[in-house]
Amino acid sequence: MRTAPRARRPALTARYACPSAHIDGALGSPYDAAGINSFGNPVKSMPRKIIIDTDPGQDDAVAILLALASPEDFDVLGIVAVAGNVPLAQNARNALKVVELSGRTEVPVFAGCERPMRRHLVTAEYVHGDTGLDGPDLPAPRLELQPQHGVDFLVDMLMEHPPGTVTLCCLGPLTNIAMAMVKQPAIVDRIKEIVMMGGGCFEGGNVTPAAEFNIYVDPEAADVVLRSGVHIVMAPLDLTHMMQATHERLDRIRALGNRAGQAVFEMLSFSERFDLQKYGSQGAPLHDPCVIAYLIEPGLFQGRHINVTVETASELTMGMTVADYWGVTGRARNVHFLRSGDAAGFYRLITERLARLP
Ligand SMILES: [Ca+2]
Repeated sequence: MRTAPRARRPALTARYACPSAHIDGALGSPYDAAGINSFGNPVKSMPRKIIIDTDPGQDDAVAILLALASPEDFDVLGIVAVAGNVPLAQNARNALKVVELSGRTEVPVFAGCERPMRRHLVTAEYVHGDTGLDGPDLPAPRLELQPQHGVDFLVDMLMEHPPGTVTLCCLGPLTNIAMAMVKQPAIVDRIKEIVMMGGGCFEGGNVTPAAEFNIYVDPEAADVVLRSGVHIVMAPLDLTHMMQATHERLDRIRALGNRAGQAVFEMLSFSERFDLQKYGSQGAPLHDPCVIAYLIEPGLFQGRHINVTVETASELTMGMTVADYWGVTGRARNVHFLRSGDAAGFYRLITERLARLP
């Protein structure tokens, strides 16, 4: 794939010195810890700096659009593709298409790792279609990938920014993140937090009875990340299966009448056929946008701080997230595990934000 010179990024400015508004339970709140300034007015915090690591994927596309439609919440430093739903080159191409669809063409896109750390790549064309993004007829991208490898971009951004200021939003297998941690361990203490879609506990798995797809594709990478000590927020199947894209919800998105709304409607209408058959529910689950929605409106979600460890030895349960929900092991708590959420509020947020796009 052809590449382009890396987009110029604005130099670091004083705004990086602004104190973070996000303290413990108030992650993602648009207001500072008190929420009120000395004049009694609400204080809006600076947008959170994020890097989106992704394998788009219809649900990844919705997550990316949600982030790019929310400049008051996010300063998107870049988007990094990883092998997952389909092979890397196709995922990278899909990421470019989604960025063009959003109109935010200044956001740079990088390609990361071609394959998992130890395993052959397992893909999911049976869910997402041959392109990985079947449904809408999106034009071939005019944007080009940045020449830098996605793992190097992750390392550079984390080393360049002050510690605790960059959040990683992970929507696919964790290969790029783990590889970045292996390549430059100093990044671990600099990551503000990782918010990731993956895993499951009470819902079981979606690619095997035990494993969720993102973790199953690269369980060793997930293991590196889960043991890293970084604060992790996990959006597992237990949550995402509640976020059903019912026909009423999809119709409201189509009724926005803009290009993005129509494309999202067509994407989710395509990917639902597989899930509706599989689960027999009113609407297909919507996975990856939970990551972005959590950062915008954490009050929509409920969770518990627990230990999560991933299975990397047994072929029967490979990639299973062993979630110590009841605290029976004494293992250190490493994950804020989102077990449930407000589906109506989630779709309200997505629909409001998509309305802003072309
Ligand atoms: Ca994904």
